[in-house]
Order: sequence, then C-alpha cells, then structure tokens
Amino acid sequence: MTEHDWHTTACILCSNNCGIEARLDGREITRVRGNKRHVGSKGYTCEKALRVGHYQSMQGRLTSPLRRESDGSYTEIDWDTAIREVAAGFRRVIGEHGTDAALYYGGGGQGNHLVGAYGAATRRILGITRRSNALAQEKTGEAWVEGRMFGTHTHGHFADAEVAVFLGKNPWHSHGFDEARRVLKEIAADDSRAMIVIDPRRTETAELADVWLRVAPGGDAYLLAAIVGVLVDEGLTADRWLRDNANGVAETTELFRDLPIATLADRCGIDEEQIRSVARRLAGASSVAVYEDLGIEMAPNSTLVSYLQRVMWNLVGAYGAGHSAHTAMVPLFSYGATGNEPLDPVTGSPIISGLTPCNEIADGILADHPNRVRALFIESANPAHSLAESDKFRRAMQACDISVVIDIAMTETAAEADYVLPAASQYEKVETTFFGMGFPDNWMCIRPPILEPLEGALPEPEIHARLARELGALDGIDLDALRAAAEHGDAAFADAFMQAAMSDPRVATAGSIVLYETLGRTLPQGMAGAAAMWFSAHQAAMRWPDAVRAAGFEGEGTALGTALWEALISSPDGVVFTRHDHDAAFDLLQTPDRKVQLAIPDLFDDIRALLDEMPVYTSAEFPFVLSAGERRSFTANTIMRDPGWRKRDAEGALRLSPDDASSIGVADGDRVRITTPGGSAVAVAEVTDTMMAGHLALPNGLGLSYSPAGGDPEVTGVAPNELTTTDWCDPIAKTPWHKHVPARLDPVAR
Ligand SMILES: Nc1nc2c(c(=O)[nH]1)N[C@H]1C(S)=C(S)[C@@H](COP(=O)(O)OP(=O)(O)OC[C@H]3O[C@@H](n4cnc5c(=O)[nH]c(N)nc54)[C@H](O)[C@@H]3O)O[C@H]1N2
Ligand SMILES: Nc1nc2c(c(=O)[nH]1)N[C@H]1C(S)=C(S)[C@@H](COP(=O)(O)OP(=O)(O)OC[C@H]3O[C@@H](n4cnc5c(=O)[nH]c(N)nc54)[C@H](O)[C@@H]3O)O[C@H]1N2
Ligand code: SF4
Ligand SMILES: [Mo]
Repeated sequence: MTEHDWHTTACILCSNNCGIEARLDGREITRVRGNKRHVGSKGYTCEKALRVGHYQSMQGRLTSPLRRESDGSYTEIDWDTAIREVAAGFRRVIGEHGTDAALYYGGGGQGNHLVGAYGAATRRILGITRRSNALAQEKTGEAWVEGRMFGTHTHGHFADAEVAVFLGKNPWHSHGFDEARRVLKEIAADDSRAMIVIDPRRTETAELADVWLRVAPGGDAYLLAAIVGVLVDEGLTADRWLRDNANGVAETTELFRDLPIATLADRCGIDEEQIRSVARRLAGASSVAVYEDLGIEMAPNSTLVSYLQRVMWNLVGAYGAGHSAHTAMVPLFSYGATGNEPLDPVTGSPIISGLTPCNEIADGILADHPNRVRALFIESANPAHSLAESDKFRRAMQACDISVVIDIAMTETAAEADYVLPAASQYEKVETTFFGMGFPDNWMCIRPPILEPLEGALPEPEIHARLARELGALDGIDLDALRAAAEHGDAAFADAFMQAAMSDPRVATAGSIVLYETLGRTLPQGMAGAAAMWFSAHQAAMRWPDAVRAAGFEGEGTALGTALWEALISSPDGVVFTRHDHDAAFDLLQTPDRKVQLAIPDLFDDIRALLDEMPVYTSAEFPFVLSAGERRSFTANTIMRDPGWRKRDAEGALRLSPDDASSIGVADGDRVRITTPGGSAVAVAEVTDTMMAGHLALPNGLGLSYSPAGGDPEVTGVAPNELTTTDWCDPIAKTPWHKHVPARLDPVAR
C-alpha cells in the first residue's frame, strides 16, 4: 500500500459506520474526510470520525499472545503454543463439565462483525451453547416485545416520517440512523413535520424539538400509558387500519379506557394538556417513527415501556407508515421471542434471543452450582468495564478455570484473562457490520483493509481458523476440492459447497471457517475474511429475490446470489442489496397471519399496576438519580483508549443542575464525590441548566487506563460501572437500570 494516499474505509466509532476516506502517513491515519460515494452516509460524518486516527495509532497495541502465570504476570508465547493451550483448555473444561460450562461473550463492536461469524463457528466446534453480548444489557427487552408483536425487528424511517419521536434517545450525539444531524435539522426546519423528544435532560436533540416532554427520570411508563389513554379516551385510534392489520386490539385498548390521565401526568411530571396535544399530533400524522434507546431501555419499567411505545404507534396505524420490519444481510440477533424462553440453568432467568442476561453472567460464574460457567471466551468486547459492577465481573473472571480475550489492546478485561490474543485492528483487516436496518432500501458495506496487520497480531478469521484446525474440525474435509471449485467461478463453488455441506455435517459446523479456507484463499489479498459473507449474500438472494433484483441485480437462483456477492466484495462504497416498495412492510412481518399482535397479556398486570403507589428509588441516603453512561461528543464506548482524542470534556464531567450545585456547594469545574450503593468516585463537576434538579449524568466509556508513549498507565475520568450493581435491573429482561442509579453527592475539599 502506498503512503500519503487516501483510502476508502469507514468510521468505526458508532453503529452507523459512515463511509470515510482516510489518508495514511506510514501506518498512521493523519486525515479523514467523508466519502461522498458511500451509499448510506453520502459524505456525512460527525466530529468523531475526524479523530479516528487515535484508534489506529493508540499506544500499547498487543503484539504477542500472552499467557498469565501463577504469580499473575504475563509471558509472551508464540501463536502455535497459544492456540494449542487455548484449544486444550476449553476442550478440557467442556469435557469435564459439559457444554454449559463455557460462555462466549462479545463477537463484534460498532464497526466489526465478521468476528462474530467466525466466533459462531468456534462455538459450534466446541459445542458452546451459552453466549452473551452487549445486546443483553440494552436490547433484549425490546427484542422480547418485538418478537411477540412482529416476530421480527422493526425500525423507524426518520428521514421521511412526518412525526419523529425520540424516547430516551439523543441522536444528535448517538446517531443510530444515516446522516442523523442533517435529518434532525431537516425535520426542525419543516413546519409540516414534528419532532417530539422525551428526555429529562435538555439534550442537543431536545433543543431542536417541536415538543420536548421533560419526563421525570424513570417516569416514561406513566407518560406513555397516558398518551395511549388519551388515544383511546378521545377516540383517536386508527380503527379501520387496526381491524385490517392487527389482532388483540380490543383486549389491549380496554386496559387504557378511563385511565386517570391527570394522575399519570402528575407522576411523569408532564402537563396533561401537553400529553393530550401530543396524542392528537400523533393521531393526525400520516406517518410516525419512534426511536427508543438507553434512556428507557436502562431505566425502570424498561420492557414495559418498550411495549407501551409500540402500542402507541400501532394504535395510530404507524406500522408500514413510519415503521417497518426490514431485511438483514446477517441478523444482529433473533427477534423471535415467544414468551416461552428457555431459562438459564443456574440463575433461572429467561434466555432472550439466545443471550444470557449480562447482569447475571458474573453471578452465574460465582454461583455454587454444578452447571456454573467455568470457561469464558471473550472477543471484541470489554465486559470488565462495560457490564454492571465491574468488581464482580473481575472476580468472576478470576473464578474461571480458563478465560481467553481476543482484543487489540490490554483492556480492563484482557488484564484479567488467562490468555490474551492480539487481533488486527479494524483498519488492518476486511470488516463489515451487521447493523443494517434500512427500509425500503437496505445497504451493506464490506470494506477492505487499508493497512497490513500489525506485526504479531492476526485478524480474527485466522485466529478462529487456527483454533478449528487445532481442534481437528477441518480434518477429513476436502478443502482442496472446494478451493479448486472456487477457482472455476461462483456457480461451481456454490454447487460444490452446498453438496459438501449436505453430505458432511462437519462442513456446516465449521461453516464460515471452511469458506475462509477455500473461497477466501481465492479472494484478493487481505479479503479472505470476507468469505463468511458469501453464504449471507446467497441467502439474501434466496429470501428476497424480488427486492434484490429491484436493487439492480440480475439473475435467478444461484446467479442472483452470485451477482450480489460479486458486487459486495468489490464495492468499498457499499451496496444497496434490497429495495422494497413501501407497502411491502407487511410481507416482512414474521407473525403467522402477517398482522401486528397488539396484545402481550403477560404485561397487562404491569400496566394496571401503574395506578398503584408509585415506587421511589431514591432515599435520604441517596437522594439523586444518576444517569451512568451518557453519550457525548467525544465518547465511543471503550473503543478509544487514548484520552487525547477528546477535544473537549477531557475528563468526562459529572453534569448537574445549578440548583443542585448551589445546594451542595459546588461550582463548575470543582471536584465532587459521587457515591452510589455500588461504589464511590470523584469527578469534575459541570454545572448546566440542561439538567433537571435531582438528576445527574456521567458519560459512557470513561475510566480507561492508558499509557502514553513511555509513560505509566493513567486512568482518565470515572468508569461508570464501578458505581453500578448487577441486581439493579428489569424484572423481565434483566437489563440494567444504569440510567436510574440512586446517588449521593459530596463536595471535595479544594
Ligand atoms: N457519541 C457516541 N455515540 C454512540 C455511542 C457512544 O459511546 N458515543 N454508543 C453507541 C451505543 S452502543 C448505543 S447503545 C447508543 C445509545 O444512544 P442513546 O440511548 O441515545 O444514548 P444515551 O446518552 O446513553 O441516552 C439517551 C438519553 O436518555 C436520557 N435519559 C436518562 N434517563 C432517562 C429517563 O428516565 N427517561 C428518558 N426518556 N430518557 C432518559 C439521557 O438524558 C440521554 O439524553 O449510542 C451509540 N452511539
Ligand atoms: N454504566 C453503563 N454501562 C454501559 C453502558 C451505559 O450506558 N452505562 N452502555 C452499554 C452499551 S449500550 C454497550 S453497547 C456496551 C459496549 O461495551 P462492549 O460491548 O464491551 O464494547 P466496547 O466498549 O465497544 O468494546 C469493544 C472492545 O473491542 C476492542 N476492539 C476494537 N477493535 C477491535 C478489533 O478489531 N478486534 C477485536 N477483537 N477487538 C477490538 C476494543 O479495544 C474494546 O475492548 O457498554 C455498555 N455499558
Ligand atoms: S461516530 Fe460519527 S462519523 Fe463515526 S460512524 Fe458514527 S455518526 Fe458516523
Ligand atoms: Mo449499545
């Protein structure tokens, strides 16, 4: 690769993965600009992409596999030794204690998901059935609701909906759809459209809103029940639409009839008239799109709120008009919940979408139970920092017989592992993400590496392939024959691969690794890891042939899949792979009768209980509510370890209202001690009138340790999960209430 050159790639700092062009100076990304040719982002970026070079050039990249010795120190070992010992270690634990004894955590970040396709093969080879990842501390409640109502995932069309509602979501900073800031400004400037923001904080998005509902923290269930109550009470429901397109309508609406709206309004802290006018605006709109996110998914009543907001927009007929299900080249996870989810053998909690609840992983390991987890396989995730109650997770890792972490850096999680395997960075290997949720158009982008892997590090597909070989999973598979077929073109390879998969179960088990070792070897330099997507491309063509053709691909059967695959593998600007008509939304529903199932009777008692006495989670000891993990201008989960990437808010300030600041006697910039039931920390205070009295916010992703060149490790800011506890969570999905942590503040002497 040449120096001083622009390379087409993507920003990896949030799920949008905006297309960028990066200029390389040796191995450093020195300049970044938006890629105007990119099918999704069309040149858009936010300020974070421009500083993504701090990811690629971070100090302390891992360059050798490491083994932890009995004194706790790490020894560098060669790759062959590492692969042999990790394979033997997992095999031994599973052999002695059964497949329940191992858990796979992670499998992808914001910009890398090919990892997950290869990790899945390793899981199948080892027989690991337990798994989890960050989705099981945010989206499993939503998935439980969506599975019941739609049998699949739905997404709002914010770019063109008449009314856009952001519920505990600040897209100005957190994005979540293409060109978020441009779209927000467009809605704000258009008198015929409306933006409704439901958030206790006057966020950057709230500033642009037509209606800002300043809900009391944790009050969303009351607010949404009230809006639904008004829709029913004032006869604003789309009755004809509901008759044609939904089941369970009468039994659901019955619950909301004659609700005391004034009482609910009082509880959520919003004026009854404002609630009524919002309900009327929703009912009068031709399309409504709602985005729920962590502000409700990590707060009291989270699963219930996920349900109530969907009752709201379906009662006004917004499925297919602002929302719809969508295609997915690879589904991020399953949205097929039925309410009869299997229970975890140790903790008894439901395994929603196949994922062990994050808040219970540590307890499941530390439990004195014969089926407890004793082996942890972690990749592309930093759970010792990102999961509730970090100290408990660290203890759980230490209690395991074996743990392995695959990462690019010595993270908080890697520092607890028995084996640490160094991965190539996201600019040093082919990558993609599985976050595509577009409708009527959906896109996917496979991006080639722009750099060689750092010496000593390997791309994950190669790590998994080596593990598979060591475990004997490829023995007896005629890889040469498949490779030869691949040389003869895609049709020949498709024939040969399908036949091999049908006649030999080992081919299906090692799936993506077989593709990597055969088709992958025939792809251009650096692209072998993309081979896993070959199967997905063919599957997409089989599932949605008309939509794939409408997106511009030609052919029938395998030929259509080949056309799509060949475009994907050679289009770093991304590919629109399905194009639907708007009215195809109902074809994509996965319910048996292709109708919305409005009723989830399991939640009806919780709705009735909203009229009981309202629970209060604060106390005299902990009078504040802390939102632990806010998204800001320079936060990006724990992807950016170098604090120098932040142009402002260097330490990640604790935000509080002027009233609270004066009552406890702190000024802007002072140090303040925050104490919760889980722990205590000192932060720098930012006094801001965007905060409501009684409400505090700390950013997400701070408190990482980093050693500047030649220096000692430094920790900047507060790690939010030193303040959280695993028992503080939703009763159904066990998702944490990080946005509602009771807290106390004390000034720190200057
Ligand atoms: N800059 C940046 N962008 C990111 C990320 C990042 O780390 N940094 N991470 C990405 C990831 S993984 C995710 S999941 C998304 C998350 O994206 P968001 O969910 O949008 O991010 P948050 O800032 O955590 O929370 C959203 C809002 O919830 C509000 N909130 C707090 N308590 C309540 C409440 O009780 N009710 C309501 N209605 N609102 C409340 C907060 O004030 C905040 O404005 O962001 C993604 N994008
Ligand atoms: N208190 C509190 N906790 C939270 C949140 C909150 O709001 N409050 N937010 C939660 C949410 S929504 C999420 S999504 C999670 C995110 O937390 P995690 O799922 O743990 O993910 P990341 O922080 O994105 O960490 C990604 C890891 O991948 C590594 N990495 C980067 N590139 C590569 C690569 O190419 N290969 C490999 N193998 N590794 C790589 C990084 O070094 C990092 O260790 O945090 C959650 N934790
Ligand atoms: S952080 Fe900004 S530039 Fe990067 S993917 Fe997200 S929205 Fe795009
Ligand atoms: Mo997330």
